[in-house]
Amino acid sequence: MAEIGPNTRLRVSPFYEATVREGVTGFSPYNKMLMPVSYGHPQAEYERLLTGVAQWDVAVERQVEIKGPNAAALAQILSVRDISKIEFGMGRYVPMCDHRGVLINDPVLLKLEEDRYWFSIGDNNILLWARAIAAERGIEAEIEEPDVSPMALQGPKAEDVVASVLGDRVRSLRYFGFDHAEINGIPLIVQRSGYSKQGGFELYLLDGSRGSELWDIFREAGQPFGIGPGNPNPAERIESGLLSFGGDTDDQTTPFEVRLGKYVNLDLPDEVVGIPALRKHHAGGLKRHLVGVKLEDQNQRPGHLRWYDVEKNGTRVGSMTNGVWSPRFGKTIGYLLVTTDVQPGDRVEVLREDGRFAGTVSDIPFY
Ligand code: THG
Repeated sequence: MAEIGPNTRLRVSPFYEATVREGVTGFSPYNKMLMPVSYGHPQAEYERLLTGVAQWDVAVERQVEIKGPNAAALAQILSVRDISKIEFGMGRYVPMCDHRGVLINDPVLLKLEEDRYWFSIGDNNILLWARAIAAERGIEAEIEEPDVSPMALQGPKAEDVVASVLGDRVRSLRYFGFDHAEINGIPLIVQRSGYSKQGGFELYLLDGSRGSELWDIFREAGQPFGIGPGNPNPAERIESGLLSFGGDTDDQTTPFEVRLGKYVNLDLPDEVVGIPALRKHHAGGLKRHLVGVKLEDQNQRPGHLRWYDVEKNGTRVGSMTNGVWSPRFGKTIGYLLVTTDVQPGDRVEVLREDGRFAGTVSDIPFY
């Protein structure tokens, strides 16, 4: 049997041993690490997330730290959303674009101090990007990837579990609000956040040598609440309308096309990478957009391996980016990145390797 495993170029999560003990059955490479993507019980993993609490190794969400007197200026140059009003101890969902106005990441930006920010990034080499932009603009700043590894607790009972370990003060955190914490001498940042719409927290481990300990503390505390392992859940995230950068986007995708326009401030100065191009895209009008689709196909199939062509009235209109069996709807649902004439209610056909599948376009989110 061939295997993919950690090596010196495919870095090990501090929670790796813990996830192996939990019975992880699949990984996906992400930010030169491995992200658990299955524990072999998709139905139970989904149920836990919607009704209880799930524990996720999301250490692949690396932090790019920007530090020094120019940190705020550089962080703004890298973000197409106005970050000037973020308070200490708060985060914001902040799209990043290249000079063409094409989305290159959708991080959560955390403001730690006046002179210190973290971009909590999705899958792309933002460390390289941030250093290159800083150097080319002659901006001096410390730009590093610190030893910080998020673990998520997601689901309606996550708050009770986190409060039972870190105290009731976590209950008063606002969405994306965060604070320092410590348990058994393990340094953490705790934030109300996470890649689901079921509520929850992320615990940013600040000492990579203590991943198993941290995992077990929350695993133990979660027993009365039925905690179990999971991972960013494709069914829940599509039902809820969350974007997967790189999964639902290609090398042409602007934030406007994928419903992130409300996080773009076109009146930011021209020096912000992507803003001049985004103004042009905005003036030119939207040509593609992301919409939902429900397929007639009643068979539960594994997730997409690639994008599939989509036709409306026999003409190709774009692609189906991701699709998944939805327990909520009892059908395959997914996203289409298609021309803007394709609207909710329209009938389309998706050309998969196993056949043509008819479906109906719907709004995002699905419920
Ligand atoms: N956790 C952390 N960082 C991350 C991710 C994460 N960085 C990369 C990747 N995941 C980014 N993706 C998202 C996408 C959406 C949200 C969080 C991370 C999110 N969105 C809310 C929504 O869309 O409703 C709120 C957005 C808002 O309006 O501010 O929470 O999982 N640390």
